[in-house]
Amino acid sequence: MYTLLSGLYKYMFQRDEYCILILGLDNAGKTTFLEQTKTRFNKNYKGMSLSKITTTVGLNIGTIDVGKTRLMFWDLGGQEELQSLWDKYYAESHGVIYVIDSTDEERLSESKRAFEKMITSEALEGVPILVLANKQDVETCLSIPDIKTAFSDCINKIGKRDCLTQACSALTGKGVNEGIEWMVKCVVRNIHRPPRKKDITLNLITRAFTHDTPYLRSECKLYFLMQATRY
Ligand SMILES: Nc1nc2c(ncn2[C@@H]2O[C@H](COP(=O)(O)OP(=O)(O)O)[C@@H](O)[C@H]2O)c(=O)[nH]1
Ligand SMILES: [Mg+2]
Repeated sequence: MYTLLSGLYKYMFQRDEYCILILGLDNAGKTTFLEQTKTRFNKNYKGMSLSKITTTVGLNIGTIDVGKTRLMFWDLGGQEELQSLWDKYYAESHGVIYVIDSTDEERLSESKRAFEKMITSEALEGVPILVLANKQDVETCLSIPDIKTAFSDCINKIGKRDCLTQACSALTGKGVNEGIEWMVKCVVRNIHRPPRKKDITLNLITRAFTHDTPYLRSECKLYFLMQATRY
C-alpha cells in the first residue's frame, strides 16, 4: 500500500527523467561540458573550476532540470580500454551527446571510428544524437563543415533518428544551451523510449489490474481521477 501510494506521489510530483550518455574520446571535453551544463542549468550549483578538471576514471553523473524534464547525464571515460564499457549503458539511455575535439585533427579518424561503432549498435536504435564540435573557442580549430566531411560516411548509418551537429565550447559555454534544449525536445518527442517516470505509471496500472484487491482498484481510480484533474 505504501509503495503504491509513494509511486503515485512520485508520478504526480516527479519530473519525466531521461538518461543521456556523454561519449567521445578522452580529452574531447566531456567532463568540462557536463560541469558547464550543471553550472548553467542548476541555479545553486557551485561547480569545480573548469580548468581543474582531470581525466575521468569510471564515470561522472550529473542531473539538471529543464522545465518539466529532468536529464540525468552519464559521462563515461573515453580511453580506448573504457570504450568497451559504453554499450553496457545503451539500453538504458534516451539520448547521446557525442563530443569531438575540434582542435585534434590527428585523432579525428579515431573519433569517427568510435562514433560509427556507437551509432551502429542496435541497443541505441532511434536514440537522438547530439554531436558537439567542441573547443570552437580555439582559433585554429576545425570548422563544422570540416568535421561533417570527416564523418560523411557515417551519414547513411545514422538511420531514423534525430541528429544534430552543434558548434560548442564547453569552456566558455557557447552552444551549450542550444545543444541541451535540442536534446530535451528530441527525448520528449521520442515515443520509442518513454521517460523513467512512465515505468512507475505502467507498474501501477499493471499491478492495479492484476491484483484483485479492492484497495488497489480504488487507488487506481484515484490515480485516474488525479490525472483527469491535472489538465
Ligand atoms: N579550449 C578549450 N579547451 C577545452 C574545452 N573543453 C575542454 N577543454 C580542455 O580539454 C581538456 C580535456 O577536458 P575534459 O573535460 O577532461 O575531457 P574528457 O576527457 O572528454 O572528459 C581539459 O584541459 C579542458 O580544459 C573547450 O571548449 N575549449
Ligand atoms: Mg572526463
